[in-house]
Amino acid sequence: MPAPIIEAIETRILDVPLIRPHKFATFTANEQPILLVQVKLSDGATGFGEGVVPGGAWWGGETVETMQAIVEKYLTPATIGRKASEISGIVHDWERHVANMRFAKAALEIALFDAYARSLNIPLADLLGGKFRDSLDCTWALGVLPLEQAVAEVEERIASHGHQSFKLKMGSGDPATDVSRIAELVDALEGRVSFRIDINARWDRLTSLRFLPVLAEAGVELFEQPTPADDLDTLREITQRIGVPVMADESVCSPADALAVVKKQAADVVAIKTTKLGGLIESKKTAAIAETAGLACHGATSLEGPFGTAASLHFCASTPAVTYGTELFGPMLLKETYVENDIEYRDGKVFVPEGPGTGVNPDWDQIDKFTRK
Ligand code: MUC
Ligand code: MG
Repeated sequence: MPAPIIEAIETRILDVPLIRPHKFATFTANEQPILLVQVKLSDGATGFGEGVVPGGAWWGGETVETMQAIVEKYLTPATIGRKASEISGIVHDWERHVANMRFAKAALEIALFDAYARSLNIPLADLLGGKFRDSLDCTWALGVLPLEQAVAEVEERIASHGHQSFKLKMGSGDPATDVSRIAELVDALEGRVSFRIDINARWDRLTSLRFLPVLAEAGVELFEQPTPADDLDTLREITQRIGVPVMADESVCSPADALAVVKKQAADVVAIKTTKLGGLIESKKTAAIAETAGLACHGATSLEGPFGTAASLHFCASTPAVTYGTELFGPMLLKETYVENDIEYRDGKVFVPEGPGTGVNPDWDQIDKFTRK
């Protein structure tokens, strides 16, 4: 049976409200812009991918607007007419036309995988080596919040979804104030759950060397990207000197970045985001490099919605190197869904959707509702 042909690629931007503001180091998100990419094959199968950055340009420079332009103007002409089965060849050929722009590439690559898996009537994970687990631990992330609100939200999430680990955004205010807020929160929960922090690369070396030991003393279990992405020497110094595991996020946006972190011994854990890495193929390469060097991989998020999150779940379920759990909670941060069958979260875990492709299917009324006019 010949493989179907890629006949059409359509994009639209969704603006989906969040359940509450999500405050990062330098940006507060009240809604999540999502580039929804739809791929249509000659046999009628259709697949979806999401172009998503955490809130906007502040994280890595790409936005849904830049992604839409790259997908429509540059990647689509290099993709239409190709066989749906030759995804690795298509992705390889994209490099002749578009350098970098990995979030944009991820959105289209994942839509191609979803479309082809649906055409074959198999789960997406079966195109990635097959599922070897049905669920993964799922951390919940709090934006920068006053102590009382943070304690209340942690208690609420323990009760509602059984979360056992929490990620706390930092970096927006005065470091001493930020640190004491975190220390008080950790203390308030009295060891019932674990806490990690993410400074989104906004502390400098001296601030980190001064305040990270205070957070270590307070019982924080993981430091995510405290310092700038390109300064691997400082990340290595923090990893070597403080003794709390360090996770590289902004420092690892490609397999080559992962190799650089390995060579420098600059981190203990790598945040694997199918978005920032440019899709599933590049994420597999990145995880292989980390695993070979003994680094753990974490199934991380750029706050994708259900399509993107489901694709990352299929990735994590088919990648043994993902040993440090996930933070694939994005759909729960959205005030409303836009798929017919939501991803299941309970007992501190997230479950890999069943069914062809990603296993989640569009709710077109909701998609139309959130489509940017
Ligand atoms: C990031 O930098 O990790 C993931 C969770 C969250 O709150 O922010 C994102 C992006
Ligand atoms: Mg991060």
